[in-house]
Amino acid sequence: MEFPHLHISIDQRIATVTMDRPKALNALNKEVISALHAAIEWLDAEDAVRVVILTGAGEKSFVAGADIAEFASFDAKQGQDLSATGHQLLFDRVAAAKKPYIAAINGFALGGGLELAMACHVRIAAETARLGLPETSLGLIPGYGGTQRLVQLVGKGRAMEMMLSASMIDAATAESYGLVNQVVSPEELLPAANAMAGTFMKNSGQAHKAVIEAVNAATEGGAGFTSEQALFGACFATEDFIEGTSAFLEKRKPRF
Ligand code: CO8
Repeated sequence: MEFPHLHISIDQRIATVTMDRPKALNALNKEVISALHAAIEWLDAEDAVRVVILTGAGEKSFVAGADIAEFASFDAKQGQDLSATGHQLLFDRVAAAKKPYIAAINGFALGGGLELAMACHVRIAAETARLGLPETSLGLIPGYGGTQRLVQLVGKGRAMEMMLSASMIDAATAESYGLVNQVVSPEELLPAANAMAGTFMKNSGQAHKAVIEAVNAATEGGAGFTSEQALFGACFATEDFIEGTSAFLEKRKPRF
């Protein structure tokens, strides 16, 4: 199967999905989100696949976020709709996949990129990876589940610090926070992800599906997710959003 901006290989029942949009450090625009949605649907139904590894092409970036140029001119309604559609097509969809998803974080995982990695079931990072939710530097909040999933993974205090500071953390810090399960050298990233997939595959695929469903029953879809979408949309009606996104596109620091 062919999907725009994605390369998919299947070996020993492990599928590796590589996101490849080099001109924007693999940033997620509507086309990539739709392609990932279609790929997840296909992989869920594909008996030849037991575990999925999601990674970014090249060594620089996993995903550098949602595509800022795509939404910079949106109003509040469009912002909220974009967030809701992204949740439905991609972030909630990967979290609810029938098979385990391992994010192999090969570089920047920022904003929507870290949110995508957090929607996966486990994460392995290259020691060169940098992770963060920089949305407040754009006058925004994380709008793809980050306010909820980051708190679940690292606890409220660390999540608050990461979101309020908009700072990136390195892979070793991410491991110490529990944000990633393992850190390896860049060359070892895909071998380590395949090795982890191999340990999963010794066990029942039916039971994997049930584990994912049971864990999600407690962690997915609560009021916080709905609140995040509304608050994310509201940010689009602010001067800070215009200043933050303009500053990024003009390659300067924002003045809030
Ligand atoms: N969107 C669009 N284009 C991007 C993005 C992005 N998120 N990130 C990088 N690019 C583009 C740059 O504009 C640049 O393009 P060009 O060559 O045409 O100028 C190219 O990729 C290379 O980037 P840089 O030159 O900036 O590379 P550097 O090595 O200097 O810096 C960084 C790398 C630090 C990753 C830098 O690119 C950066 O800060 N990127 C933005 C990171 C960010 O703020 N991400 C969060 C985006 S907002 C978000 O994800 C919201 C999620 C919720 C959304 C819900 C609905 C939309």
